[in-house]
Amino acid sequence: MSSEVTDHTDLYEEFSDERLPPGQRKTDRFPVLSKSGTPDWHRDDWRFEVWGAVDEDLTVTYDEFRDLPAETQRQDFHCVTGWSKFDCEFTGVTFPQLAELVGVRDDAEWVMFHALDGYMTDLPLAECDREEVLFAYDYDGERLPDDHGGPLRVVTPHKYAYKGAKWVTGVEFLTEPERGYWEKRGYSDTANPWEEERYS
Ligand SMILES: Nc1nc2c(c(=O)[nH]1)N[C@H]1C(S)=C(S)[C@@H](COP(=O)(O)O)O[C@H]1N2
Ligand SMILES: [Mo]
Repeated sequence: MSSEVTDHTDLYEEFSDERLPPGQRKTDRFPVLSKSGTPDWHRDDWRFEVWGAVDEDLTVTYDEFRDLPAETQRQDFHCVTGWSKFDCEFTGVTFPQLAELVGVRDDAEWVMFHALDGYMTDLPLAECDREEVLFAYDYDGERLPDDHGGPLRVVTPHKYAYKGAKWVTGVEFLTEPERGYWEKRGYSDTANPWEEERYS
């Protein structure tokens, strides 16, 4: 594996002068936040699927996913409950890379992420189609721990972390907006940490 790291910790400059978003405090720990515990998964029957408004559906095994072109990025992590963790190193496949693999149709406008625990979260396609939106399988050079979403999770450093589905197994391209788990329960659809878009 290459030891090169792409630094995305200056991402905040797009939104603010401050790296730490308002109302957040910095932590060095990496707390675990899950709606309902850590689901089981088995390497042999785990599959990752892409479907919906795409040219070609995709189904890949864990090993096939790890063979896709990957990169390591340094990025910050902001939880809507008020903590931020700086300088996380995640390795995985970027959203644009995955989108290119399946060929996104012109009528695709929205994306729904599906996960093993039944969690879902949504974003407009334009907010996903960014280099720093990563399908991550390694964290700080090790396999992503199960509690943090292993074998595969999404990270969204430009959004509060509930936009990044842990245990992600499916990406659905939609022609119209739909709401995810927390978005249906009052969390913000847009979730920009520097605008403190916590609730809708
Ligand atoms: N599948 C799934 N993904 C999820 C969640 C969840 O409950 N299930 N919680 C979200 C929330 S609210 C946050 S803050 C982050 C927490 O990630 P962490 O446990 O690695 O800190 O995961 C997000 N992704
Ligand atoms: Mo969260």
